[in-house]
Amino acid sequence: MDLAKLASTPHRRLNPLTGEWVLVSPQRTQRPWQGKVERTTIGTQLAYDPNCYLCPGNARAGGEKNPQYDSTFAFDNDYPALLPDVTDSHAQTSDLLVAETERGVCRVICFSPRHDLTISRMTDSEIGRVIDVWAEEYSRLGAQPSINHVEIFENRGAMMGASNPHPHCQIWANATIPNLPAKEQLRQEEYKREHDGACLLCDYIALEVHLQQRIVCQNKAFVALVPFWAVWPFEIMLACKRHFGSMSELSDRERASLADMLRQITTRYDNLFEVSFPYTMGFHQTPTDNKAHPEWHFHAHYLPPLLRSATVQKFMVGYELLATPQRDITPESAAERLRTLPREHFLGPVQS
Ligand code: H2U
Ligand code: ZN
Repeated sequence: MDLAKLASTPHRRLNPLTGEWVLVSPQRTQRPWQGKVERTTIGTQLAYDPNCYLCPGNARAGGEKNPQYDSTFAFDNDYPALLPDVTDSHAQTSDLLVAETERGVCRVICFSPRHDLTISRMTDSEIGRVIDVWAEEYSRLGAQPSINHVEIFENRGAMMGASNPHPHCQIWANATIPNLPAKEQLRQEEYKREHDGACLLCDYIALEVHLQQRIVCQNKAFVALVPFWAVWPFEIMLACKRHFGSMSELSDRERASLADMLRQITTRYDNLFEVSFPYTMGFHQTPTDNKAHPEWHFHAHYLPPLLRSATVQKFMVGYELLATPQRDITPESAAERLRTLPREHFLGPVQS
C-alpha cells in the first residue's frame, strides 16, 4: 500500500481489532499543526487535601474512613454500577425487548497516598506497586466463578468525567464479556484461524516496529504507538512484545518495563500541551471465563480528548456519532509529535 498517496486524500482505515472503519481527512490540515498552543496554568496542588475522599485517613462519601495507607490502596466502590448478589433473571417479551441481570463487582484503586501525583509524576517503583495491585485484583476477582471479565480503567481529568483529582482508577468485574473486548476477541480468534495460528497483535506490532512510522516509544518488553486506525487525535495503544494474554503472566522484568512505559506515555502526554493531560485508558486482556484464550494479546488503549491545546478538544459528534468516526491529523503526524517530545516532565522533578 502506498500510504504517501493517501497522505493528502480523504480515505478510510480499518481497525482490525474491531472491524470498524475510521475516516481520515488529512487535506483539512496539510500541516501537522494549526493554531496557537494555549498554556493553562497548573495550580499548585496539595500533597494532602483534607476535603478529598480518597486521601489517607479521610472519610469517604459513603461514610467509611480510609486507612492511613502509604502506597497503593484498593477498596469496594461505595456507589457501584454492578452488584455481586443479584438473582439471575431474564426478560424477553419478543426478539426486540431483551434484558437480563448482570452480576459484578466495582473497585476503586488509589495509585498513591499523594493527592497531587499522577502516574507521570510517580517513580517506576511506585508505579510498579500499582501494577502489582492491578495484577492481584485481576487474578482475585477473575477467580470468582461468576466473574468472567475484569476491566481496569482510569478516567483522568475533569474533562473525562473523573470525579476527583486524586490519582485513582476503577475496576468493573462482571459476568459477561463487555461489547468492545468481545469484538476484539472475535477478531483475534478470526485472525488466528485465518493466518495459521498467528496472533493479530504480534503481527501488527512486528509490522509497526519495522515501519517506524507510528511508534511513540518502546522498551524491551513493550511498545507504544498511535494505531494506524486511531480515532482520537493522540490515541495510543500500548502492547507487550511477547505474546501473552493478561497481567497475571507478566514477568518481574516485564512489570518494570510496563511501569516505565506507563510513565513515559503519560509524561509525553503532559508535555504535549504542558498540562495534566486528560484521558481514559484501560487494559484489554484475557477474559476470566476459565476457557483457553491463545488468541488474546495483552494491551492497553489510551483515548485522550485533546486536539490542539490544553483547552481545544475533539468532540465525537455529528457524522461521528451517526456514521463513522473521523480525524484530520494523521496518526503518523500525531505519533511524530509525541515521539519528539522531551522525556522529562515539563514541571521538573517532584518535590517531596
Ligand atoms: P471516577 O473519578 O472515574 O468517577 O471514579 C471515582 C469512583 O469512586 C466513582 O465510581 C467512587 C465513585 O463511585 N467513590 C467511592 O467509592 N467512594 C467515595 O467516597 C466517593 C467516590
Ligand atoms: Zn486526595
